[in-house]
Amino acid sequence: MLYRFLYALHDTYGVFNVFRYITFRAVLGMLTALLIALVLGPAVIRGLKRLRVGQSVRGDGPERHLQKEGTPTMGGVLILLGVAVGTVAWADPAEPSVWLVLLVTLGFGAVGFADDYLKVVRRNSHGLSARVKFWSLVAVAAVGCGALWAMPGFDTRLAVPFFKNLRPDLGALYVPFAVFVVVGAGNAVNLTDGLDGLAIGPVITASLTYLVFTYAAGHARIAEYLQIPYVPGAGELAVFCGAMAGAALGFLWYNAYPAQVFMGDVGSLSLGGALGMAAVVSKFEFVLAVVGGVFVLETLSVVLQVASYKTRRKRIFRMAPIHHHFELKGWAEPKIIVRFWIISIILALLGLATLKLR
Ligand code: 57M
Repeated sequence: MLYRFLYALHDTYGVFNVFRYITFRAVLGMLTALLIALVLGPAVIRGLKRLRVGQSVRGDGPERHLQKEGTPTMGGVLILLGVAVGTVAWADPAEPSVWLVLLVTLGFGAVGFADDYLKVVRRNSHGLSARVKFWSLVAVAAVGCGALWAMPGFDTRLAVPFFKNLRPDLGALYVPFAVFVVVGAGNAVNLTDGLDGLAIGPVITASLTYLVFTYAAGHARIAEYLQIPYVPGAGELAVFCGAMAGAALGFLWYNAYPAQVFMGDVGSLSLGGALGMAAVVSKFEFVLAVVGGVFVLETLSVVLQVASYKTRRKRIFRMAPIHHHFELKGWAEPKIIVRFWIISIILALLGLATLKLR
């Protein structure tokens, strides 16, 4: 909205023309969100402490987690504030997909908030029941993806990486597919969020990667050159992705080992949902499995562990999700975190490479 106001001044002062450029506004969105998270961080952490919003740690996890008991949680509200303000200030308010993505992000945040709130009130690690949580997320994602699908000219064909001419049309089935991507992403980030900075690092790399994807998809000439589907309006989501990267970076300042605050489900579910929505809008749905490979790996480790235990009564990992496995093997927490970050950067580069490999 601020963008509209400032850009309107370009007739009088030529310099304001710069606000027309998505790249410039994406950087402004990033800086705005980063500043909000950095500056308000200490006050939010103090507030959470005052309200006694402390983490209850399960006794059956790796032992060194017990000393994290009472760390303020629900720091995700800080991230959401940064993302919302950064996006509303610098994205074009006339672009409906921006509002839809923001709506789903805040909706997932609300579900996570309810879950965290119940855990805090009950002073244990049981929040919303798994069923209520899951169906609430599905409902929010279905509203967002359904509205997207109903938008005039929405393309229901899939874009398959490496095969530029393979574009299967899902028609109305696109909606359940998109809901699967968005809810899956939310849960995958949630599962990953079990060590200081472990989830937020890959969220930063994935947001920056989707900043590039959404920008390219929304730019007719770049899309044609790269032979990717052109999605009018998707470029404005680059501002959203920039704000997400900025807010996440600011949050990492306080979530870095040893963490002063955890993001809670309010943060992890909303960030995952946001990435899922960015992938759906920009038609980079499949590549999210590569760019968000760390989240996929963590989820896969749980699926395999549960399947193996149910069928063979044997575990594959010492404990799932896989970061617990490395903890129990004796790796220092920062080592696991930084190595997972390195993997996420490699995966982001691989994801970016798919732009040319078609
Ligand atoms: C969230 N939450 C963290 C914090 C964070 C199906 C099963 C695999 C589910 C899984 C699970 O519950 N995952 C969901 C994991 C928790 O963090 C809070 O939750 C928010 C994210 N949702 O923001 O508020 C703990 O993680 C640690 N933490 C940090 N730093 C951070 O920045 O150290 C979090 C953020 C915090 C803190 O200790 O308390 C969590 O792990 O609970 N369940 C599990 O992960 C459990 N695994 C398991 O049971 N494995 C089994 C089967 C089912 C696969 C097996 O391997 O046999 C483990 N988790 C815990 N204890 N805590 C095992 C036991």
